[in-house]
Amino acid sequence: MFCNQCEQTAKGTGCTTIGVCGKQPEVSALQDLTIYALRGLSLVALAAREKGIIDAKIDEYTAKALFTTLTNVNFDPARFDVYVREIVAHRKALAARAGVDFSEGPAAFEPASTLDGLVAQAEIGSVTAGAEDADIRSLKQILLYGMKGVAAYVDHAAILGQTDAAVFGFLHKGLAAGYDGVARDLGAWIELAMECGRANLRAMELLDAGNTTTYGHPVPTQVPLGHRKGKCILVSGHDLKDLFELLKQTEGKGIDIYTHGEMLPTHAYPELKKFPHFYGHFGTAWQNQHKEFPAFPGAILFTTNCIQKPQASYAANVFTTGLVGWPGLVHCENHDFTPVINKALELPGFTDDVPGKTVTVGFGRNTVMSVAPAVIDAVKSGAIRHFFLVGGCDGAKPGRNYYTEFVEKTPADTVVLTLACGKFRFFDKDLGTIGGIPRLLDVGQCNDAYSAIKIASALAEAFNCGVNDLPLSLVLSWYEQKAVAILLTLLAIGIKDIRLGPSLPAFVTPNVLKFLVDNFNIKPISTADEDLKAILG
Ligand code: FSO
Ligand code: SF4
Repeated sequence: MFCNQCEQTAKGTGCTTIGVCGKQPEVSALQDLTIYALRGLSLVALAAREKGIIDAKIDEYTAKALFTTLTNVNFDPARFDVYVREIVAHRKALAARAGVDFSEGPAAFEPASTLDGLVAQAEIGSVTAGAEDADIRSLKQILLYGMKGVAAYVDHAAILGQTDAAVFGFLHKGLAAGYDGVARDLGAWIELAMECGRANLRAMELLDAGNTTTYGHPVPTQVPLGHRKGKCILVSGHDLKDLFELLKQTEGKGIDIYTHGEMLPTHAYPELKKFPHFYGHFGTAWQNQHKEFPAFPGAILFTTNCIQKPQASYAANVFTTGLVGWPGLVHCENHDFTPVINKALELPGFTDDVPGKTVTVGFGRNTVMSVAPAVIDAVKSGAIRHFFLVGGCDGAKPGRNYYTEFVEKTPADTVVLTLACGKFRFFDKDLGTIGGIPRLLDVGQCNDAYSAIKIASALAEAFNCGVNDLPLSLVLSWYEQKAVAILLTLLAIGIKDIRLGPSLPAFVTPNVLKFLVDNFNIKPISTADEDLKAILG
């Protein structure tokens, strides 16, 4: 196996025997083959588009199959066996409908009849397959990983009825690239990566529309970090619809619903917070599940990434749904959470009331813009000197304390916007307020990066300047491929001077890094003190 798609990749270069995430070589191979098969489907989908045929179901399926190869989503070989065969079946059906025929390459790929046979075929789909220029390979990987992030947002948005054929068109174009007969030099691959960033902006806009039209705009909401007596279910991942359906199915059953990790910001949505049994937040970020889940006395549901190998002490309590998979766990289909509910009723639940601290969530674009005049006045009067966006993924590797220290050391006349699971490094710190405006504003999940971009754009408009001219600095942390997509979006819309950590991606070559530094002044994080000094002068 060879996989280097995430930040915790072995030795900072690539996982070659088993994934640091727990991915087995067999699953790694099957994921590579899934991508290869998708490339074939996309070649056919592009040819069909030229004939005016767009199949919305196949488009949505493409995004699902790509999302399922993202880090910490699906570890179940049996599910990939199904994906590879379904992708090929879709390709053949679409090719027949469009009257197109490919005699070689991924669009002519025939899957082996057994799982072992598929694994043996997988080398053709490896990112290391074929001899090519290291910089081109680097850009191809940036594009592929960025597209996985786009696929995640597209899938979440499609579940809520928001789609755009142009974004699917881009996914097909990007997946077909390298096999479509178009000769591309470095510049052309860079342009495709930027196109990926623009497609991702649209995907995130669709998701924002899906979330806010279905569940309302987030409003500032206090969330208890403690617990109360009673049966309980813990929900992890990012999917709002899964949570909504679970809340409906548990109504009146005496079960409280708690969030873990990236589900924390969901407490702020009016249509979700209206359920009285949607109680609080338990634990911190995804990489702490091994430490935190043994202490949860109820059932646990994973709706999307990031799942880790369930430990024996709590594995029987863990359920998956949607695209998440772990071999041996019960998988809930079609939003039927009966097995999760039955498990929660069987388990003891919390036996006492421990309210604990609270944190405030709900500073999405609507809330922040509603106080824009006060924010603008505070900047003009000098009460707010600078904004920081400290966001991105959390992770297990050392070096991430930087983000805690950075936020702790931000001066009292600065405001910190945050999003994604990286916030758990500092989410419960009391940074106080400036003229009634909290100094720490939780914009939401990584899936809400669109909201942060809208806030920055609105500020730039109010001050009649560009986003790069605002007193705003981006200090980002990355782990998986949604972060790659967001980074490409920020670059595509011209954001400069981003600080990125805790380490730079293994799939970026020195030449590609030089291009990013020369054109976008992107830089690695150093120390909290040095970076704060450099930013604030
Ligand atoms: Fe974190 Fe995992 Fe949300 Fe990522 S839970 S690491 S950016 O999947 O998606 O922020
Ligand atoms: Fe390694 Fe990350 Fe790939 Fe898992 S997803 S195999 S940890 S590079």
